[in-house]
Parts: sequence; C-alpha cells; structure tokens
Amino acid sequence: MSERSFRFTHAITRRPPISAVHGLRAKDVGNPDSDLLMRHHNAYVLALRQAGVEVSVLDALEEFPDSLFVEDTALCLREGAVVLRPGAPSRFGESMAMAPHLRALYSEVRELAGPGFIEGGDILTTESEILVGRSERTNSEGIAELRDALADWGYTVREVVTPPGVLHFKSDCSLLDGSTVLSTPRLSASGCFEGYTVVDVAEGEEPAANSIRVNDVVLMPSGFPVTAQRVRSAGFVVIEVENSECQKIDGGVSCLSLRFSLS
Ligand code: CIR
Repeated sequence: MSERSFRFTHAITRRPPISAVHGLRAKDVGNPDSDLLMRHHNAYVLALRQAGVEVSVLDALEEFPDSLFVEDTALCLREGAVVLRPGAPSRFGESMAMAPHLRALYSEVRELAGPGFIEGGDILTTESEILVGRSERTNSEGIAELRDALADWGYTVREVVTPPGVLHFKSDCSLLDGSTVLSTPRLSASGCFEGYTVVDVAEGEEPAANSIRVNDVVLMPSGFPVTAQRVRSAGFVVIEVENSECQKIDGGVSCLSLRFSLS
C-alpha cells in the first residue's frame, strides 16, 4: 500500500510573530508568552527535522498574528499545491504571502477562484481520499472549488462536518497511518470514519487529537498521557512536543506546518 499520506520530504513553517499575542481564539485563557512560544516553535522544527524532513522556516509576518499557522493557507500534494482561501478575514492575506514560496518549490500551483472559503485545518488527506469538514471557516462552496481544482489529479474529496464549537475538522482528528485515525469520540460518533480504524483520544484530552504522522513518528502535543499511551499501544512511535502557548490561540501541532513530498 502506498504511504503518500504520511511520507514527507519537506515542510514549511513560519516564525511566530510578536503579534501572535493578538491571535484569534474562541475563548480567552490569557495571551501566549512570546519567548516560550518561540522556544516551542524551535523545538517543533527540530522534531520535524529529526523525523527526516527538510524544513523551511519563513520570516515572521507581524501584520498577520496567526501567520505561524501555515497549514491553513494551502493544500500540498505530490502533484502540486493549491492555495486556499481562509474564512477568517484577518487571515486572508496569509495565503497570498505563502503562494510565492509554493511556486518556488512546485511546478504546479493552483489557486481557488472563490467565492468560497476553505482552511487547511479542515482538510484531512488519507491514503484513499481527502476529507474536508464544513466549519465556521470552511463552506460548501470552498469544498466544491477544491474538488474541481483536484479533479484531474485523481483525488476524491468528501465533504464532512466539523463538530459544532470546534474550530477545525483536524482540531479533532489526525491521521496515524493510511487508514487509521486518531479522533475525539464526539467526531468519530458522527460516522465520518466508517471503514477506517479509529483510535479515540481519552476523555478530557481532546487537544491531543491534533497530532501529525510524519514518516515513522507521530508528533503529539505533550500533556495528554493517556492518549499518548493509547497511540503507542496501537503500534506507533510517539514524539511529544510542547504546545501550550499555541493552544492559547487555538493552534495545534498540525497547524504549524505544511508537509509534503517532492519526490
Ligand atoms: C485561528 O483561529 O485561525 C488561529 N488562532 C488558530 C489556527 C489553527 N490552525 C489549524 O488548526 N490548522
């Protein structure tokens, strides 16, 4: 079976701006500590490198407080990249800022014409399909535009639903291997993972659902020991990374990178 959904040669990240203290959040639990956020980001980049990925670290964009969450700006596949249209007005310019970096790497970069919206945090690419959760940031028009953009690359795009009150589809799930997902019970209960093997996160450990499989390891946010043990018991190698400061502005470990393979 192909492993294109989790074998990556490259990743793009962007340094946290000082303005990240003004990042969007559903609930105010205090601002991220800028120094600690930077230290966590450095450790995250190192963890990706140790997983065997060549990581580009782009300069901070102070005018966009959420610009460290590069995942929301694009969908990167083997055949090419698609520049997305974030549904948060304050984040729209982030995609435009990402496009030239994608063009430098890929021979084919597509842009969605709109008027729909779609953020990368709502997109889960598995071995057999691309699931996209409708959310406050991603609407059916955006999903239809993505489906059209990918048609000739042979991908199936399936529209699903992000649970109410949850920022992104992938706030609540991640890929562990081509056909195994880590999910919150509230999301898996929706039935969207029929045909997949599902590992549920432990009650009270919902943020652990946002993890990433990168080559031979699963990067998980630290502080969720029961779920980490479940993932290990399911046969995966877990590397924990500190993510407390991103969590204050609703960011998980997937949001901090675009991961892809150029070979
Ligand atoms: C936002 O609300 O857009 C940011 N504060 C967090 C974005 C997290 N991104 C992601 O889950 N892919």
